[in-house]
Amino acid sequence: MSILPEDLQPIAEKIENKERLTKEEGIFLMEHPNLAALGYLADRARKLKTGKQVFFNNNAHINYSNLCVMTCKLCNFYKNSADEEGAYTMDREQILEKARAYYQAGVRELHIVGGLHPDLPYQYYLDILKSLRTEMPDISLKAFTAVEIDYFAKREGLSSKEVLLELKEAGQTSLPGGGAELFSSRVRPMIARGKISGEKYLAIHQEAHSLGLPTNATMLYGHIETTEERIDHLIQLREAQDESGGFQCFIPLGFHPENTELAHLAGPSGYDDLRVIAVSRLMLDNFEYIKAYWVMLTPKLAQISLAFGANDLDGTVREEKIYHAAGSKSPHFQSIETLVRLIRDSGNQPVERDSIYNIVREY
Ligand code: V47
Repeated sequence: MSILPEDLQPIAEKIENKERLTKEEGIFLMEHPNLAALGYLADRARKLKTGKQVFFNNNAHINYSNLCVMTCKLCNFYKNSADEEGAYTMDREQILEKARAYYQAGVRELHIVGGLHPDLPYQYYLDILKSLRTEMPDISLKAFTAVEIDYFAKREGLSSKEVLLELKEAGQTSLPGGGAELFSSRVRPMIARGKISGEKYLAIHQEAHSLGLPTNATMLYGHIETTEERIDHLIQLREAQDESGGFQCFIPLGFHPENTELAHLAGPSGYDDLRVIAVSRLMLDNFEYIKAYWVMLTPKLAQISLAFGANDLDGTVREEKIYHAAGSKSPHFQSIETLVRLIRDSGNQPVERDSIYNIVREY
């Protein structure tokens, strides 16, 4: 007896033969009621890519400031004025102090992002990277989303490619995937008015790739998007990856509505979280890694997602502000021992990786 219902057999054959799925098949899968069968297919697709290995890294997040000139409805991290309660901006020494402590604790990747600050000079961002690079020559600096890059460029009168080049020279090693939200031009203004378009996001990632900077990609789901809009987002990423090959991993981000202007929405259910991970794995045939972000999913659901196509568990993290501002009940930190246990207990082999997926240690 096969666990697969008959209507999924043709897709199962395509997965075995490593054939690309169509938009219609993506929609069909995203709406399929049999979650266990989706998981089975996604697990198969994942094992065809990286076998039983599941990756994690020893990383830390640094959010240099929550001041932002934008007012995205999806976000509760931002403050529009320095006078607002809770508004903060870290100076270079504060950032270095944090980074030193993380580095001594074994962290090898810093994920550095912040709001679109109304008045920090461009030199501030270059100085952060240069100082970190000088003190910690072997640390990976996954810094500044495409949205920040675009903002720096506009303020400086430079092209985004020039900014990327200067940041790279200052020590940046890759770009995080934040800011993608949902590419649909219907949805985007409703959840993130004024944010760069999906086309611009993709163009900046392609520019980064052309300069030898790998990047990550994300999709924010579980708000007002349709199934078709989700699949369109995935297909745009797949096409961009066909062109440049510079995306390292895809991170589906489930919307947390608490405390945001969209607090009346329910957010995704656990089934939805697993469905999006599974369908992402099946649609994104040219992405090696699908990342389960436990801050968003909770550590337990992130562990379960390892049976639904995910093969990367992010990470030790240490301190997270964006999701916690929107009601995340997850802890801020997972030890390496815990990550190893979660992966091992899922029947997979834990592998510690560096920022660009070189193997650091196999468990
Ligand atoms: O772009 C903001 C999302 C993203 C909310 O590249 C929200 O390795 C849910 O991109 N509910 C930032 N999501 C986080 C991010 C990320 C995380 C982990 C790893 C990587 C990586 C990237 O968080 C934002 C936005 O899409 N976000 N507010 C919210 N209320």
